[in-house]
Amino acid sequence: MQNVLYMSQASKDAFEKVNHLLAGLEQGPEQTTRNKKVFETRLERYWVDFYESFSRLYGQHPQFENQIESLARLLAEHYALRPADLKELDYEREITPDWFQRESQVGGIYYVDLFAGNLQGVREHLDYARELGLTYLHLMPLLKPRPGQNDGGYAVEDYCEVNPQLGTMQDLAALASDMRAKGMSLCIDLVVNHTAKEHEWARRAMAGEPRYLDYYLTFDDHTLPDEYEKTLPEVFPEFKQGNFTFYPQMAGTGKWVWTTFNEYQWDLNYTNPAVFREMLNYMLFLANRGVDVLRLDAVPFMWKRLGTHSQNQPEVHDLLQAFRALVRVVAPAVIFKAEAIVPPQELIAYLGTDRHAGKECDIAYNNSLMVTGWSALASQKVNIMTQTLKEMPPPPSNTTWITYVRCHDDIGWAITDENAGAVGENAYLHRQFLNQFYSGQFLGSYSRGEIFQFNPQTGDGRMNGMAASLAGLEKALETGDEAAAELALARVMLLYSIAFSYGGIPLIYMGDEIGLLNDYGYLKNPDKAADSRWMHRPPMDWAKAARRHDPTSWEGRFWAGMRELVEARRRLRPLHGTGLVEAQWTDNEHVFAYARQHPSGHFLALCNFSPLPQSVNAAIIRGQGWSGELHDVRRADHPALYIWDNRVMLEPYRAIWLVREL
Ligand code: OTU
Repeated sequence: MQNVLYMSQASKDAFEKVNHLLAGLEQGPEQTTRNKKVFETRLERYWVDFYESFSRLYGQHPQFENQIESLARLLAEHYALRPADLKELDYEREITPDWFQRESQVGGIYYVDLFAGNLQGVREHLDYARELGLTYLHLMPLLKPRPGQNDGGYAVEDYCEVNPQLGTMQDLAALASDMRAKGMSLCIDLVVNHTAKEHEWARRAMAGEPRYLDYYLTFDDHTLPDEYEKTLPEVFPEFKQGNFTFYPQMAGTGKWVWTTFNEYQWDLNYTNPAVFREMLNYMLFLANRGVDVLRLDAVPFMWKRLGTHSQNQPEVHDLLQAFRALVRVVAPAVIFKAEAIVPPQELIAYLGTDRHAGKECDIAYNNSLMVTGWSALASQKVNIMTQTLKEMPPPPSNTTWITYVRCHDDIGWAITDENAGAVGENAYLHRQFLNQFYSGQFLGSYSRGEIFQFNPQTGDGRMNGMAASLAGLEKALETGDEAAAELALARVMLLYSIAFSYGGIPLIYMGDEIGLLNDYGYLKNPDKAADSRWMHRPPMDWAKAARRHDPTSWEGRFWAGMRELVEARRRLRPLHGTGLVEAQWTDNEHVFAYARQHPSGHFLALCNFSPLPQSVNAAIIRGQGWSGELHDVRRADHPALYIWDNRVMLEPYRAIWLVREL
């Protein structure tokens, strides 16, 4: 054992046992001497990470030792089956572990059916994604969902099959391979917190099989659920009340099942190590189909604890560490994306902090950046944004953010009392304002969003809508107001400029590259009508996309704006994920600033959140060691900044980027 500095005796003993077991296994295909050596080295390297967490979670479980053996077998099986080209990719990424942190990375989000009909269609449209400059595609849930309502695919019936309407596992593998050849990585959703109630485990639990009853969180009566409810929030209060559902037929006598989201999404019981193994099996299965990024859905909810809100429990972080360690043994090319829409202090833990440092997820959504960007846009004031982001801990150096403007979900106004209070604002009232503003009710609002999941008990609601509609394009085009449409474009580009340069993989949400508007067609579909998130999940409009090269069309203007950002980002090494970002106060309440420090150079952005020209004291730039002429690197010809009376002038909604190479 040379690759590990410290191991407890128990951990060593377990490792020896597993090695002994593996030595006795039949050799599978691909098990050349080199492959064997690689596997052994990785197992040794990741053993401590795994064992530490796994024993904390399950050390007291009667199946603990058996489960470890069974996990070891699982690893060996999947490793033997891992295709040779993916093994090559593993080696490559072990040497270039920063591959996903690079400034060249730009992501896109698409629904397979809405974008191109099916997986084959996506293969045919990869050139569009390449033309836009994407190096990473998040294809929305595509594993076999339950029939009928399925929460946009987040209720999975079979994790080893693709939704038959979209294609087959072979199609998925073929797409992944095409993408690899074009230098693009593939991200898909893995719903780890719950399965559809039609999943085989759930059916068997429903039928009363004890083994599968133990896969879910079930209760004979409402005593415990009532206790839990005292401290649980409701995620979808418009869809159903409470976090538990009663099934009178279940297991003969009737049972309550933990259902955080919809009634048909059953939360898994991770106190049972068999559930851990099953989910690992799915991870490795998908990894071997060529998936690069697993978006782990709803991770905060994976572990429940009485008397708490049952999110972000310490055990969740052990689960993620144990999963990651084992996935690294078989498929180190694969990274984890945490879908944790939680407050900043809680969020950072998903990227690995304290004892989990370097051992958890590789990327996570920077929800605070997204939310405060929309907040600043509506109020034309950057105080809450600057305050919130200044307070945010930096991502660990081997990780990075996902930076985005819109995604398939609603915008939850996650602005804390502390951050609002620190700048003299009231968080509750500000959230009310944002809902009024973006739903178009606020006097003078340009926005066309809709309030989602309004909770009369808390008075809080969230927001739906496409970026262009929220930013005013829908209303402007309807009223034929060219000037208003110009402003809408500028607003969307302002927010995207931040996503492209704050630090992280920027994601372009489907259709934002051509300014697609809200789509109200979902109202005619009974499986979708109740969920207004569908208003911002429009089918790709290929007729509009065909106008992307026409600079006089709105599609062309959005496309050109997005392309400009992609190209500018690619050239700027300080945007590599290992840089450190800091939000900065300026002397103008409308101007947001942030600086990035990286060994290759310094980067500074100044963003005007107002529809009027603004200025900031040039000291903010000079104070950081800049001298001589200053240039906006986003402008093709790099003209000198316009500085008058020692103030840098910014046009309405303009974001200036400055770079100083070291
Ligand atoms: C996720 O979102 C998905 O993104 C949603 O589309 C799903 O409906 C949901 O899970 C259930 O699978 O509450 O409002 O902190 O915020 O998991 C969306 C994480 C959600 C949660 C998140 C969830």
